[in-house]
Amino acid sequence: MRPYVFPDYDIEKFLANLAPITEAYNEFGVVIFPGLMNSDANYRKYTSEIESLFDGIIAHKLDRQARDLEVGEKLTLLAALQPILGKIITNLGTQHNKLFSFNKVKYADYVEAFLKSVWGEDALLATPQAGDTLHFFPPGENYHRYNLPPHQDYQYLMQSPRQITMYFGISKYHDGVGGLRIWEKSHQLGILPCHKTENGSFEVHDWESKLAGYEVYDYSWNKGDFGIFDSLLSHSSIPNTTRTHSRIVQIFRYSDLNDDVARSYDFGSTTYPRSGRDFVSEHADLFVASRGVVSG
Ligand SMILES: O=C(O)CCC(=O)C(=O)O
Ligand SMILES: [Fe+2]
Repeated sequence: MRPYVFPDYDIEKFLANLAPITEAYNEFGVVIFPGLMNSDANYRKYTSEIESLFDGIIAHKLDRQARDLEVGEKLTLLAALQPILGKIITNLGTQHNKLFSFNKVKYADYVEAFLKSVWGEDALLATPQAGDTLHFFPPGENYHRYNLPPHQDYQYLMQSPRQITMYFGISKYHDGVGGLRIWEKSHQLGILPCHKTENGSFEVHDWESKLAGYEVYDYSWNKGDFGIFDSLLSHSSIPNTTRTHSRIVQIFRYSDLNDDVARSYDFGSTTYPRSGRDFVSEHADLFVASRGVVSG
């Protein structure tokens, strides 16, 4: 077990041990708490809401029953029947996450306590616009394009390079379901040069040699596992190679705006196009095309 993995932690123990946790975070760029989130009632509420969203979509749009399946297996079923429907749920959890229960986790006191322990009481806490991602990784090679090469999160988000990524597991762990590969301590390299891959993903340029001196650690998330890492820590996706199991994770990020680089570009965040809904097309019958007097 690596020195930055803290097993058997709940929220209370997390708060009681902020000093050694912060020390490990600063040294390694990452801290991991297997199962910690299971002690957060808001996390449990959020995951049960994700489960109900799956159940509702599978029942109402596909006329199938999925209530008895574990949440990862619900995704496996949905991806086999009509994968596009998964977007209804990922859209709710992404850019930004719209569920109340999730936001109570995101803005919980213990999260704020950690951010202030790392950045100090004077930190100007913010969240980048594209900071929340609900990621689905169902089985099948055609989903491997969603796996990310070695990268730093900052390039995807902007707002401030003083930035922290938080990550929790939602689905049950199975061998081969994939996870994160982490280059320990690589946050110490600062903002690294990068290029874009054919899938449009940022990749650390020349990472084979840049990261050669850093220890690699692979972590696969189970339900309730909680990870925190520096946005400048290099990491990559480990693909799901199972035939029947899925991986579901939620990622969310914070920035400290008290940073000269952030100030240099006015704290702007990256935005990505997402499909929205327009009143004029969804309620065409209620939209009066002209402000002019209706004649007749
Ligand atoms: O869970 C994964 O595969 C990695 C995702 C990731 O690193 C990201 O979205 O920035
Ligand atoms: Fe990432």
